[in-house]
Amino acid sequence: MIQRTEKQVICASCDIACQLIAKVEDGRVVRVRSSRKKSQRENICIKGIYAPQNFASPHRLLHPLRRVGERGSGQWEQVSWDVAMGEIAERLGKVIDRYGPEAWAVATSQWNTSVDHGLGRRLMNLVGSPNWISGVALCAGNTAAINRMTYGWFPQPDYAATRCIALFGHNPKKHSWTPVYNRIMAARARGAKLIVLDPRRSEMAERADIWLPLNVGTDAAMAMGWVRTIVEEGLYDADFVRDWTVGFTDLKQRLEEYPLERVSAITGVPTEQIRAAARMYAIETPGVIPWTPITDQQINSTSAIRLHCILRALTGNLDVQGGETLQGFNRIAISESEIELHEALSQSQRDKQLGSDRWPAFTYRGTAALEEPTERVWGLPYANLIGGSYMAVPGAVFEAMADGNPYPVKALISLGNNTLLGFTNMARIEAALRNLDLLVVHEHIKTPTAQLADFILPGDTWLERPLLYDTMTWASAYAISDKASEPAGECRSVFDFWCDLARRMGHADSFPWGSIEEFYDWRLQPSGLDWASFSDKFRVHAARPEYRKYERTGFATPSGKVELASSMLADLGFDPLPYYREPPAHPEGFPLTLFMGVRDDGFFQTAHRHVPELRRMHPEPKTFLNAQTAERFDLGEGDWVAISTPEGTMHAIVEIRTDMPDGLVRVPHGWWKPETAEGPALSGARAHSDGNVTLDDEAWRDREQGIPHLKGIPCRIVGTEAPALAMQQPHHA
Ligand SMILES: Nc1nc2c(c(=O)[nH]1)N[C@H]1C(S)=C(S)[C@@H](COP(=O)(O)OP(=O)(O)OC[C@H]3O[C@@H](n4cnc5c(=O)[nH]c(N)nc54)[C@H](O)[C@@H]3O)O[C@H]1N2
Ligand SMILES: Nc1nc2c(c(=O)[nH]1)N[C@H]1C(S)=C(S)[C@@H](COP(=O)(O)OP(=O)(O)OC[C@H]3O[C@@H](n4cnc5c(=O)[nH]c(N)nc54)[C@H](O)[C@@H]3O)O[C@H]1N2
Ligand code: SF4
Ligand SMILES: [Mo]
Repeated sequence: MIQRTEKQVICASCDIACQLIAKVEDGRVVRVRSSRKKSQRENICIKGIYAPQNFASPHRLLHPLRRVGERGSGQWEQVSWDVAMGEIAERLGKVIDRYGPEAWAVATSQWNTSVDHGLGRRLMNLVGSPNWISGVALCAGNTAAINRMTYGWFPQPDYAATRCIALFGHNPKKHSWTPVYNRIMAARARGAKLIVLDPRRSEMAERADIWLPLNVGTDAAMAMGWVRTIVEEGLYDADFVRDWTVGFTDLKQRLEEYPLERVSAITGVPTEQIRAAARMYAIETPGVIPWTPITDQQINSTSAIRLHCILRALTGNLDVQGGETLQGFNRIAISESEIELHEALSQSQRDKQLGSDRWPAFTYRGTAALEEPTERVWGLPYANLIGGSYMAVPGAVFEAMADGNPYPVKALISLGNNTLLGFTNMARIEAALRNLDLLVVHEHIKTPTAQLADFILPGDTWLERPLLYDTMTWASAYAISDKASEPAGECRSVFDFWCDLARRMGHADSFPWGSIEEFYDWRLQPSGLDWASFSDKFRVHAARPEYRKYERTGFATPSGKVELASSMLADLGFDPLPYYREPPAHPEGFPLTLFMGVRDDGFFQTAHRHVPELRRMHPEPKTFLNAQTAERFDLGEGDWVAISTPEGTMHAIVEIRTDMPDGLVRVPHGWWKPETAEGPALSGARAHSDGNVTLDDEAWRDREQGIPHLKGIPCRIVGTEAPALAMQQPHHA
């Protein structure tokens, strides 16, 4: 007889954590479905649905592999975990002895931030390395750090009670961050207003009350225009501004530099439309400006993010029902910020954090002034929201690896992060990875990054491990995911990896847990329950909402107020007020402009291209062009094109789209072809990854964070042949 059970799980096939049900037969997950009742919109997308197929793929890594040939030559041998971990610890020890602990870097990912539980940073801090990087430097983590600078926490939009939603580019869909899409649709059905800013007539723009088709990369100027309108027309909350902000007079002065005619000239949107949108947002309160990755990836990111913060504050939308709630820690469990043991890292090692001299905003140096206020308001000195505080600057870490500048970085452990494709300037990242003494990759499949490794370690999946999910320390909630099946082959968790490595490096005392359940027992001590009883009692534990907490505690900033003019930026030597800076002029021969983005429904970031059911939805990478643009370059639907920037070239297929404005080129993120051969082509990454065309020289980076500009890069396109890629059989190691 077949044994059938159901387990309640949290999906980690993207980073939005849908609660799903896994149907298990004889210990194997045969299906996952939404945990919602039929009457409600279902929080599940195509990537979640095909998770069982994904994890049973012949591409899945089942055993540790050690490189035998030249780096990147595709020759591997299977080794035991004990051999792999023993050698990794030894070689890492040698790097640290020879070059210092700062020569060891770790790269991790968006979803992994909630799977790693802060243990990677714990070990790094004990060993003495500040050089931790993550995809969150380009997505939400950096926003969280800038929000903290302005009012001390990263708010959550209260979609359930809001009257107005303003999306700066953000475009959730049925298969892209499904729960956010569903919440926006529910708010619309209740009558909430929707304002969308997008150069493209996106799915959300189609539904909007007001759509502002702004020029790509001009969000900071647009937000400045909103602030100007709101201040000029007296639409702000004067009591809140008087009692709870600093820098209003300075801000007003700065606004003088941005008459709406100037904003209109920069953004390409008529002044009356800018005013209408600003008025709608200010009048239809409570309103929300949900976090958006679009402003995380621009040359003016810090200013754009700060302007969102300023808009929320001026309109009285901070920490109110239907607005943007500042939630703080849920003290029912030991938080990841505590687990990370930042206090263990000495000042002299913090000072070595790569990039913190030039681009300090989210580094130890840039966030040091928040320790005291964070403790005062939230009870703990370190609040690593989304893992986005206390990071090194990724570009600076790759520079150190490639050139030894300002000092060598010789070992990288990359966990669930396709490092080679997940940042900008892939050529430099490749040079960096090739120059390492030790590259360890913990993965599901042999990604282009893994192909360059010394060791590839097979990772378990979200169906194969239990999880105490802490919402990336953003909302004040914990949620539980059951283990639905045993790990495939010899796959192991990130938790096991860190505990094993820590013991081999002499830090057993700080990693005393025999299993993840024991670790959760320890974390849950403040609740008075152990893991088993906690997960029986709660599927989700959320602290009770309390609004306007600042009236009791002040804001967690140096002044205790919302810093419209930032004392922290001023102290770091930057402009304390937001501004708009023009990107460098297009070099000759690059008449078009590209942006990276519009997520493919079937894939999360660089993943999932090995899953046939998903790949059928998008067999090839596609660039979107408007019909006139295509005609000008003599291109038609389905043609292959080479897209070139001053950095390099990538290849994609043309899709002619009426939603695109003339002159703008959409480039998809993260393409490679797992079915094609490793070796020099890196399974198609050289031909197709957007990392080939992204610029990262200083002129194209945000001043305060060092984040590269992905929304508005000069480019040209030419018709070409399909790139020839040799096929590869899936390995069965
Ligand atoms: N050039 C460029 N860079 C970007 C972006 C861009 O548009 N262009 N986008 C940015 C954004 S928005 C984000 S969120 C980040 C995302 O950055 P990441 O979250 O790091 O995403 P990926 O680079 O796709 O790497 C995820 C990898 O984790 C593996 N994986 C998935 N689940 C598990 C698991 O349970 N265990 C293990 N061991 N591995 C697992 C997958 O196979 C995949 O290879 O990238 C950012 N970087
Ligand atoms: N299926 C699927 N879903 C995903 C992901 C995935 O990889 N696949 N990734 C998840 C992650 S980590 C993220 S960060 C989100 C990203 O998802 P979104 O936030 O929706 O981002 P994109 O889809 O890249 O682009 C959204 C819109 O931004 C517009 N845009 C481009 N440049 C600009 C600009 O300069 N200004 C403005 N205002 N708009 C601009 C584009 O035209 C597009 O319509 O998706 C999440 N959901
Ligand atoms: S949106 Fe899809 S991939 Fe993301 S958590 Fe939900 S089901 Fe999983
Ligand atoms: Mo993201």
